[in-house]
Amino acid sequence: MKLYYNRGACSLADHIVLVEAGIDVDLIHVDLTNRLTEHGDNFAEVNPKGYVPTLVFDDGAVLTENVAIMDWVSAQAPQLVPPGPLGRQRNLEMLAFLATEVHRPFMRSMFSPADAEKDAAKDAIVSRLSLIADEMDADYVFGDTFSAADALLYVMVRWARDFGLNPPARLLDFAQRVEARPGVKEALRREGLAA
Ligand SMILES: N[C@@H](CCC(=O)N[C@@H](CS)C(=O)NCC(=O)O)C(=O)O
Repeated sequence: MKLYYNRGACSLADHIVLVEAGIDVDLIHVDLTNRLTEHGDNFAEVNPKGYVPTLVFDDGAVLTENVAIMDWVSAQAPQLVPPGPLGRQRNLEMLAFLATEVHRPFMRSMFSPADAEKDAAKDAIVSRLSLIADEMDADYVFGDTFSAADALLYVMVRWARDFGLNPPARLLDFAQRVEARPGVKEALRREGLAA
């Protein structure tokens, strides 16, 4: 299985859950400025959408979209699904919220031509992260155990922290807890983001 990723991009969340699930994967870095893989191949031939993450199974099947990939990994590793009868739906609910209401504003905060739009996007990111922080009363989003949604939340908080957006203190603490997990350390190391 291959995971096409870009260093520190949203694909880091998929990488983390694959490591946490104990699923072996070959990592292939994609340069998003020219859409060439680290082997010099045209990434558009793998995923015509042109973005990471992209998971390619050994039989050649291609799976894209953070929500779909992380739901698939969670199905292989039930420890990544929150407990309770609505566990899978809670994971999907949070993944969808992050992928649409937080990830997209990050793109606008960086690439919108107008400063006012950039500022509005930054405000939206912080207020949506605050909604999550206000509900959190344990180590992770759904309690004491790490779920797939925590991996995507971690990447969003990491970006907010690194871009100086001043995310809620509770989420900065959360990010430190996530970074202490052996599986997360391993994914960060493999992406060249930690020693
Ligand atoms: N809808 C996609 C969006 C993925 C996405 O925006 N990936 C970014 C990296 S964080 C990317 O590859 N951007 C390059 C591009 O869109 O050209 C998903 O949720 O998986």
